[in-house]
Amino acid sequence: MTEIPLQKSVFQRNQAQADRIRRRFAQAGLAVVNLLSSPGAGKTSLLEQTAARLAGRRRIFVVEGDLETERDADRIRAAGLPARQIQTHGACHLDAESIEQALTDVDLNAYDLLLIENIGNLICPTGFDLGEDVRVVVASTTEGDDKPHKYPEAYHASDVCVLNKIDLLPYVPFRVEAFLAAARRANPGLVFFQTSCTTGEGIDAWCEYLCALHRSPA
Ligand SMILES: Nc1nc2c(ncn2[C@@H]2O[C@H](COP(=O)(O)OP(=O)(O)OP(=O)(O)O)[C@@H](O)[C@H]2O)c(=O)[nH]1
Ligand SMILES: [Mg+2]
Repeated sequence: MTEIPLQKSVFQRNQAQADRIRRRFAQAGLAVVNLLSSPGAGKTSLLEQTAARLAGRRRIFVVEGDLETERDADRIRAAGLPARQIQTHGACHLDAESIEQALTDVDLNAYDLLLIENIGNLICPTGFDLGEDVRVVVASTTEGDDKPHKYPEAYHASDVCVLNKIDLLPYVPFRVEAFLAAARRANPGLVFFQTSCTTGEGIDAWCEYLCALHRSPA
């Protein structure tokens, strides 16, 4: 019983910080996307593909979240985008405060799009607003098509669902229609993309969606 007020205050504190950085993002006219998935679904690969496609079309900054290592930020920088790595050293999600700190010395006016890769898990990140405009859940065909049934909040709390690794469909027992139906059941308003980061299939449609995102300066 005593845990309830404590948990509520953690969420309330995060919400106040998220509202504050959302105003900063709005003043800079920056559109913000928060990517969630289980470990290894392909978030960084999707960002690498996005970097290759949108170079010169949008000014993009990336924030990477992991428990340990700078590996994902290094991959993004190698793909040509500026990136900041947050290492949480055990915490299972990013919060608005960590995003604000990571961006302290970044000139937000110099960018159109901020892409945030959250920690790889489908549970903890769902409760934490990072000041984003759009939340994206990335699923992959190697995870099984039942995941929206088992982790409905990740789908319910997202605006977009990217089904990645579709190149592996001939080799894995994954029913796309069953997956889509389960995801729609969790959230009928989801926008879907199907992608392969190895063949490039579907990446253009995803990038066009990102290009169309914009936040008018407040
Ligand atoms: N076949 C196939 N492999 C993929 C695809 N996308 C990513 N991978 C592979 O999946 C593995 C994990 O990809 P990452 O991009 O590191 O996944 P992630 O979600 O960023 O992982 P974490 O940050 O650790 O949660 C890598 O070996 C990728 O090469 C895809 O579309 N098809
Ligand atoms: Mg990654």
